[in-house]
Amino acid sequence: MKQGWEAGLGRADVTPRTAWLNRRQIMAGLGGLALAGPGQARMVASPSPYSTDAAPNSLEDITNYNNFYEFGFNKTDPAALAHRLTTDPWSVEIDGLVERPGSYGLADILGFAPLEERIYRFRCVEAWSMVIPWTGLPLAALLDRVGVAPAAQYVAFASVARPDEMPGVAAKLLDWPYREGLRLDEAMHPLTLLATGLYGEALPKQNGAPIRLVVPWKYGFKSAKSIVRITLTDTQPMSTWQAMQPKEYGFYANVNPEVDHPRWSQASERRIGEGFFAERVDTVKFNGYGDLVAGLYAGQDLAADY
Ligand SMILES: Nc1nc2c(c(=O)[nH]1)N[C@H]1C(S)=C(S)[C@@H](COP(=O)(O)O)O[C@H]1N2
Ligand SMILES: [Mo]
Repeated sequence: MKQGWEAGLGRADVTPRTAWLNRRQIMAGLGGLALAGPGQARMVASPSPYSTDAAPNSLEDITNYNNFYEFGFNKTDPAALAHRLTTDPWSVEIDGLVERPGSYGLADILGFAPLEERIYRFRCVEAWSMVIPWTGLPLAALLDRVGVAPAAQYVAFASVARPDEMPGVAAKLLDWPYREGLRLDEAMHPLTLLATGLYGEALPKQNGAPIRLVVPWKYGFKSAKSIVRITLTDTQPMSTWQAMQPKEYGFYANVNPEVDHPRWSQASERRIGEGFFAERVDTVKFNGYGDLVAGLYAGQDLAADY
C-alpha cells in the first residue's frame, strides 16, 4: 500500500516543520493502523486545524515525565514500569444512558472516524506544561456511533486497574479505578479527543495506551489514561482527585490563571524541556482554547465551579 507521502499528499500548513513531520506518513481520510515495518504499528492520521503552531516537546520528554499513578507516584515510574500492562486485546465497555451499549474492541473504535493528528498544549494542575502531538478521534464520533440517550447529561470514564500489572494499584496508592468525568457538552466538543497515538506511532504505555482521553483546555488529570469504561449518566460523576481532595480538585478543572490551587499559584507554568531554571510563562485561561470553549461556561462562576 502506498503511504501518504509516497502518494504525494501534502499536509495543511498548520503545524511546525520539525524533522519528524517529514518522516511521518500522512494519509488524509484514512483512519486506522498501518504496518510500517515488521511489527511496527503506525498511526495513519490527517492533520487538523485544531493543532497549535507551537513546537512539540520531544518524544523523550513526553514519554519520561509522566503522571500515571497506577505505576507509582514518581514522574519516571510510568516509563520504567508501564511495559507490564497488557494492551492487546483491549475493549471498552460503553454503558448507561446509551442506545447501543456493549463491549467495543479497540479496532471497532479506531474505525468510528478517520484518525487525526492533534498537536495540543497540555497543562498539568501541578503547573508544568508540554506540547504533545496526539493521534486520535473526537470523542463525539464515538458517542454518535453508540447513540447518546436523551436523558444523558454527563460522561464518566474509568481507567484499567490491574493489581498484577500495575504496582500502584497493588499498593492501593489511590482508590482505583482512576475515574474522571465530563459534562455532555464538554464531551461532545470537537477538541475533546480519544487519543490512540503519539508522534505518529501507537500510544506508548506510559501515556495511557491503547486509548486515553485528552481535554486540552482542562488540567491534565481530567485526561484519563488506558480507558476501559465509558458510562453515560444523568448525574455529575465523581472523579478520583475530587473525591480525595475536594477543596483542591474540582469537577471542572478548567485551566485558569485567575483561580489558584490552595497550595500554589496557577498564574504561570514551567514548560518541560526548557530546563528547570528556564523562565516561567504566563498561564492562559482555558489553556489558550478560550475562543473555542469559553461559551460552554457562559453564566457560570468559574471560581465556584473550579
Ligand atoms: N489513569 C490515569 N490517568 C491519568 C493519570 C493517572 O494517574 N492515572 N494522571 C493524570 C495527570 S495528573 C496528568 S498530568 C496526565 C499526564 O499525561 P501524560 O503522562 O501522558 O503527559 O494524565 C492524567 N491521566
Ligand atoms: Mo496532572
